[in-house]
Amino acid sequence: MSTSLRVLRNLLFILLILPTLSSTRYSGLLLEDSTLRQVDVWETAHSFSRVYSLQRAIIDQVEMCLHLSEGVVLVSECAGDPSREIWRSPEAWQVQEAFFSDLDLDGALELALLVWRAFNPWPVDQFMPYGGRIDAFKDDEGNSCHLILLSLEEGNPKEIWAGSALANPMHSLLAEDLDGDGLQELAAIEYAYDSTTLSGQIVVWEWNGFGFSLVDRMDGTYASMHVLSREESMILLALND
Ligand SMILES: [Ca+2]
Ligand SMILES: [Ca+2]
Repeated sequence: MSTSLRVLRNLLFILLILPTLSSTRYSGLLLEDSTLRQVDVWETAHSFSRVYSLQRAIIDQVEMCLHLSEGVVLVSECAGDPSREIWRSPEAWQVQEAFFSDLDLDGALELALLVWRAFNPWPVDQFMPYGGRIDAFKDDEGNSCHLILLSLEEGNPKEIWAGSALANPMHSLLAEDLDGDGLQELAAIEYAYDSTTLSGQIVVWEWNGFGFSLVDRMDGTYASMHVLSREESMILLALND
């Protein structure tokens, strides 16, 4: 995206949210010392710019673009024949969000996916009555929410990490270095499988070498969330339901 287009998009975003910032509709959250704390965004919002999740990335000298439509993700070379697929999500997956990240902190970009798919109990639990220990981790239609990290290096797509069903589904995923230590965290809004709305609490996770550990959680009924940056600092801007 050109610089002028990015500036225009940021300006439009700020203009859209400024009229409502003075109300209690928006909360600013800063991650510091592994703790989320509320900050005043009304005074400073105009000097922040919105950070968008990566929709293209250079991997093995190839610029890859991802396209998400109707639950299907397609990764292809940004230049060249768009029909030449590098990777396409399986039919059984309903992909809700997709972006490039380095959430596993190995210095290489991977594809991060928020996926809904038919619930499966842990293999060791599949012969247990009532489905096993994670049986509640699904919605009324029997689908569960998963976070999946996929490497696209060396022309060989492979899962880095495919979490089992999340205890609570998430949306509005953001992979950014929120506390300035050079390592990305994963922020998201977490809600309940049986909830009638998508509003919920804000959670921040970090990679622990084997999976994700919770850094902090901010209770509330947040409906959506963005990342704003200014110089070295980042804040989460969350819309209260
Ligand atoms: Ca990585
Ligand atoms: Ca960090």
